[in-house]
Amino acid sequence: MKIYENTKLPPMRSTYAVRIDQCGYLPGMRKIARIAAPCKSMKLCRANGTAVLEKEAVCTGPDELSGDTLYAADFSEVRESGSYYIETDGGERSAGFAIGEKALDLVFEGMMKAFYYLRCGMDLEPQYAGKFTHKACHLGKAKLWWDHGTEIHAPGGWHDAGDYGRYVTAGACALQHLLLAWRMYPEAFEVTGEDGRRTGRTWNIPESGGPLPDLLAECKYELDWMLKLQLPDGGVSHKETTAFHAPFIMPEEDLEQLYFYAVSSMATADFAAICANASVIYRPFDVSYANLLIEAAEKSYAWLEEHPEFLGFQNPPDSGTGGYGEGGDRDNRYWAAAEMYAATGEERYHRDLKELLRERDEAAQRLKDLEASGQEIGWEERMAAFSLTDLGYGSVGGFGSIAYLLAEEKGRTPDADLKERLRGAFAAEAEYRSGIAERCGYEAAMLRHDYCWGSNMVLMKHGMLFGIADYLEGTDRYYERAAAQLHCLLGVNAPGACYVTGFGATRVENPHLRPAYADGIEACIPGYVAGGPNGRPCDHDMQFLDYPENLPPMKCFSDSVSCFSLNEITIYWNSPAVFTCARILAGGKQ
Ligand code: 9MR
Ligand code: ZN
Repeated sequence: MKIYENTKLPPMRSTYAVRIDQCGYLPGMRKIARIAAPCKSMKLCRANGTAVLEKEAVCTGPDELSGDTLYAADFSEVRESGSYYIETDGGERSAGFAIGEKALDLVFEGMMKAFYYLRCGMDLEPQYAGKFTHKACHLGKAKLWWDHGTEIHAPGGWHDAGDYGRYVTAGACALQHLLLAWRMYPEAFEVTGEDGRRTGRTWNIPESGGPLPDLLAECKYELDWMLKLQLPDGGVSHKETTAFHAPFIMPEEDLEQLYFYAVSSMATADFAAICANASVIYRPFDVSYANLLIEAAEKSYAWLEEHPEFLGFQNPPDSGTGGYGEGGDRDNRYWAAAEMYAATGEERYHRDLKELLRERDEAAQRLKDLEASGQEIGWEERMAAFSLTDLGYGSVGGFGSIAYLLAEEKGRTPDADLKERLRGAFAAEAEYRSGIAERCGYEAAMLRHDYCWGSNMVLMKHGMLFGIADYLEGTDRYYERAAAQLHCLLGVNAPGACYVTGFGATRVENPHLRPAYADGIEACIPGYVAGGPNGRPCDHDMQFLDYPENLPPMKCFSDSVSCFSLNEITIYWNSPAVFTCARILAGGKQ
């Protein structure tokens, strides 16, 4: 990894003006090169230089959020497997890329293996980790922040991100993306052997070949840790971290005191939700684990009932790890009620869900009135009118809706009108986002404000949305739209970057990720999704950046380890990319 000291980095810009998915395309996929340089035509060539196709390039005009004037050339008709590159009549080229059935397999498996590399509390051995080994870390007991006399031993789980903290709401969100991918696209987690037999896809983790498929084994590592954060009364600690972020050292060198921070109602609700969902998913493999999970979920749900008021989270004085504060918990409770209903079929959870929705609708009406009167609107007011389709760590209403819609597959009988409403909400949102993608030269379903801290999560949440809408309708209508979001992550974007470490020709190599820097290894640990372009980099990062005024938001990106608001990694930025990639691999019109 490189450290740029005393230099201010310009925005990243690939030397390849022809933007393609640097990992590649499945044979049947729509394939469009987006060219950020004037041209009239392009040639698709085999890696050895033989041209196989010549196509006209069509100007799609100036693109607002990238600031690029783009030309598009469609080469979908080429389906033959191989390594290719593109060259324009103006002499501009693309990076090399593959077409083939397996073109996306390595990046898919890499993005899942990335979770293994974030495991806390166990040795990463060469057999699984290759050269990216390290010793078990964060093994000490944690003190309760509010009662230093009480200690709890809670090793395990994934490091959240570039830092070594472990946070419940962030973990629950990442788990939900992964478990939804497993639930909706089981085919993506299988491979066809040379003898034509289907077997479980594996990416070489310690549990590979055991009773659980790799994805569920990886998720169990996080769930097992999360179970330890539940306190005897059912409340769940918001996070287990040291008081401040560690310097850039290896995780086993971080020996500072660990703490359980205060219980929050968001963490408790997300915990109940994810444990309930996991109980259903793990049941066919391990009944006693499934029972343990649902009992834990019930206990936390009971805590929620006893504590109907919002219990938010703010870092206490003299501490400074991630906050993950939220302005309300109604969406979290809605998700919990939906998963509890789906997992148990008990009508009381169904009633809770409908009551939460009724309150939400009232809040949405109040919000409308406030908007109409031009009054200032607070975070709390917005959160109370929570989105029914969002799929993020701070806005989990979409998880609740999808849980309710999938409950039927678990033998429940959700209300027909409510089902119709939620299905319609996903359909409308997908249609709206599809229109946004249509108008973007790079086909990203992104608005200006979506280019925020962690914008690649927003991009991948749109990939998820397109997948979910199709799943619910039983169509492939948005297959290519979902694929376009993935292409955007993997190279079809203004910097021309492949945002997944270790993949692509113009790749992100210097993420804000402690072990990747501290291990002294030149190559970066592969498979991580970097946060991505951010139209409003934080002040800390601006000291390392040399950006012209009014730089279009899609261009606000530099591959610098110093810039955490651009180039950090997190579990919940990888997880929606895994989901979107699973949707693509599970197949559509091919
Ligand atoms: O992902 C979070 C991002 O959306 C916020 O804008 C940012 C500032 O509050 O915090 C991010 O979360 C960080 C978390 O607090 C600690 N671990 C690293 C996360 C990614 O930067
Ligand atoms: Zn650790």
